[in-house]
Amino acid sequence: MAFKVDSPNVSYTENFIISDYKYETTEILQDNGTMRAVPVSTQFKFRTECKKPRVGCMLVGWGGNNGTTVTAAVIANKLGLSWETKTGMKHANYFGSLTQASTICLGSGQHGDVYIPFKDILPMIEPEDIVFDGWDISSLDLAEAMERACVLDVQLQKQLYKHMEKYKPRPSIYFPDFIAANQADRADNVLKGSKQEQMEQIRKDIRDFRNENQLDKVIVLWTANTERFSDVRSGLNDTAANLLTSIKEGESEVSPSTVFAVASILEGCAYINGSPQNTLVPGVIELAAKHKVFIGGDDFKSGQTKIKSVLVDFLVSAGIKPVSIVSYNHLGNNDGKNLSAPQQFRSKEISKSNVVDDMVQSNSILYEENEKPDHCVVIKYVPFVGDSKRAMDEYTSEIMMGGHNTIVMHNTCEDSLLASPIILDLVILCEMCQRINFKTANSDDWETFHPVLSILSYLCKAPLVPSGTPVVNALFKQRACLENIFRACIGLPPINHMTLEHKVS
Ligand code: NAI
Ligand code: DG6
Repeated sequence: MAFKVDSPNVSYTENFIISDYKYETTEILQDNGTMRAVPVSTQFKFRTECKKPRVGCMLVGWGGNNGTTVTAAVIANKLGLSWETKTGMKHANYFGSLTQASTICLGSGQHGDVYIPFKDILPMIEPEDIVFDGWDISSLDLAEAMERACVLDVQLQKQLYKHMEKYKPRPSIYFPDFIAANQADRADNVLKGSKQEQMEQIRKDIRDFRNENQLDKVIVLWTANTERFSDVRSGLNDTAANLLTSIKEGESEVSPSTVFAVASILEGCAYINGSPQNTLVPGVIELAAKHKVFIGGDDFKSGQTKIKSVLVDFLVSAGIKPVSIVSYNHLGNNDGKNLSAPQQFRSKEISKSNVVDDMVQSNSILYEENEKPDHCVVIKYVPFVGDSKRAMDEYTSEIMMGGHNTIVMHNTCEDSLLASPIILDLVILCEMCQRINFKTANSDDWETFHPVLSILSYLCKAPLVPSGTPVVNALFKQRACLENIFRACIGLPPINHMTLEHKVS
């Protein structure tokens, strides 16, 4: 059921929802060992464009497990497909997608809380309206690539085959040094020429795709192999100008993913990094700011890490002290094969390791300054299990009076079926944010969010945030951030769970 906000602070015009919003925070002033907590209120005016644009999404790594699975899932939903398995009939859905399969509490009615689909809080685009395209260093069409991925049930694959075989990934940038050597045998669809020429080709691909499909906007998302980290050096990629010069001069340390990010930004397209490598070097961030283009990342937060960012938050906020976290997983898909190489594993290890820092730092009763739990991450490649990743975690905590509490968890899941809904959410939320503008008392012009779109943190293992701003990993804080910013756009206060109306006599 559609809703309208009934408030003097909110107006609906033909094209916009406009809300006057009082943003309430608490500023802490510390002086000579004393603290003062000062309530601060800032007036915002939000303006949200209602017309849903025609959006294209270009996936780098389109022929991979995630790329084929997300494309297939959208087609299956569009066609309303069903298929029989040994456990009964299954129907296409978007389970695991925050926007498509979760709800938001809008407020309280006569019969209690009223929940609406998350996607209805603002006028978001639908997954089925997204036009997909992309690149891959492997030339298989999407039907063959879907078969190779071994993710979807065979009966479903058979129904999808004729729809998927129409899609063929565009040739991509392949610098073998950045991904594992074991990927070389699938690299038969690669661009030639200098770094600059390859970047120009990617820019042309984006323009062609946009024009051929009459798109209002394109969002580019990296779901290709995890690369090794690149060096960040003065003169190489530390500023936008140096990065552009480095590409022109064919500097070997500029990675394919960074070239993609630069090409997207120069085409005015948002760029999202679904893998852990440091694509979004300072030069990319500066370029995005200069061109007023959103960038987001890093690394989809799908399974083991999502649970970690809930469980550790729960433990620490319950006054229990995690002292050791050991996270092991094995998987047998091509991602696992690529991660079996040390440098690519290292990128993933970094992104998986810093995910509890904010929770640990929030509790100085449990942890001294700079104290952290032991945190070990292991990934093993076991081809037999394919896309079905098995993750085992052991959390040991100190409880009262020197006691210990050990929680052990086993988690089996199809990795790409967890990542695909996240890809959709990233595109849908990023696009939604492109239609939100705001003004404060100090600004005459409508502004946009910071080009580093940290609102996407909920979906990322290692959230990229604007320089000098705090990284939040705790999952429910990340969700509350999204939900409450969207509520502000329609002039509604944050959900505060006080329910005072039920607590007074
Ligand atoms: P995949 O290996 O099946 O797919 C990656 C695709 O990228 C392959 O088809 C490969 O040929 C292609 N590729 C490699 N370098 C390329 C380049 N320079 N340009 C274009 N294509 C290129 O891997 P999968 O499972 O789809 O995962 C993709 C990425 O997402 C990986 O980096 C993975 O670490 C990351 N990720 C996956 C999660 C999951 O749950 N599945 C969660 C978090 C991150
Ligand atoms: C092995 O860890 C492979 C990885 O690509 C992960 O599957 C992916 O990063 C998801 O990790 P997590 O920690 O969110 O389950």
